[in-house]
Amino acid sequence: MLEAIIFDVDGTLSNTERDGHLIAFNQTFADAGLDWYWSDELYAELLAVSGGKERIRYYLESYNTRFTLPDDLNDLDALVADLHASKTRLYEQLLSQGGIPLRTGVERLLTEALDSGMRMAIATTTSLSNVEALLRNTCGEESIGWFEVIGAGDMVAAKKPAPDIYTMVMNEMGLAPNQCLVLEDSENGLRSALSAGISSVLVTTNHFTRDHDFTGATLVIDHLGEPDRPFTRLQGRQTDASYVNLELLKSLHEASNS
Ligand code: XBP
Ligand code: MG
Repeated sequence: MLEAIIFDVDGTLSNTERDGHLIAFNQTFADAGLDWYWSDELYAELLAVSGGKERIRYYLESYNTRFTLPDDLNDLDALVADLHASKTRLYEQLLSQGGIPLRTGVERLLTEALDSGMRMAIATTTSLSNVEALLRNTCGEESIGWFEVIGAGDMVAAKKPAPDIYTMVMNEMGLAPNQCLVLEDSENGLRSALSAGISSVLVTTNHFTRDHDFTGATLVIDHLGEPDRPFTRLQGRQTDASYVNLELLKSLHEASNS
């Protein structure tokens, strides 16, 4: 039986990468006097690495190799940490200005799940403070409490696609993988859930992830849909539904665990 829904955050609950993180990264670089600029196309490639700090390092290792790295490794750690902290401040400012709404159907589904007593959790590679700020600025302060467990950022050693964050969340909830269904938007997120043993994964694609390999997902659609705004099915199980509700999630869960 479906006992809990575990939600990814960035790209799934909201288009935070496009509307928030990318804008904040570029503003941070400009404010720091760096001539780094992450275009949309480049960011799509950099998203291969989960975690903002890890992404900056990946950029320096694999893209901006002309940048003179500090001789002392501790100085590089400090540079990355400073840039990431500034990015987080700017990101949270964008959120508080209302510039990062939830994706289609997300608030409706959260409310339905909450009202029905379904257990809910979050498994993300972004920080706990970013998750709380997103929830506070979209569904209100009380929505933070809708989630029994929020697994975030550096709470685990290895970020997605490693299974660690999903495993941690399930352990804290006392649940087995076949009792959970995951909502994700990216290949790294899907791989993370699958390698944690969860076989029910619903993917909603976005601007940055539509060309990812979603082999193994239960169903892949373009968004959760609304009664007056049907989703488009891209891959996976056939369904007559036009928007995602609890009934659809339960049937997807049953189908992928039978
Ligand atoms: C996506 C990520 C995050 C964000 C930036 O997380 O990889 O790193 O891009 O957040 P999700 P931080 O698992 O929610 O899709 O800069 O705080 O890491
Ligand atoms: Mg995501």
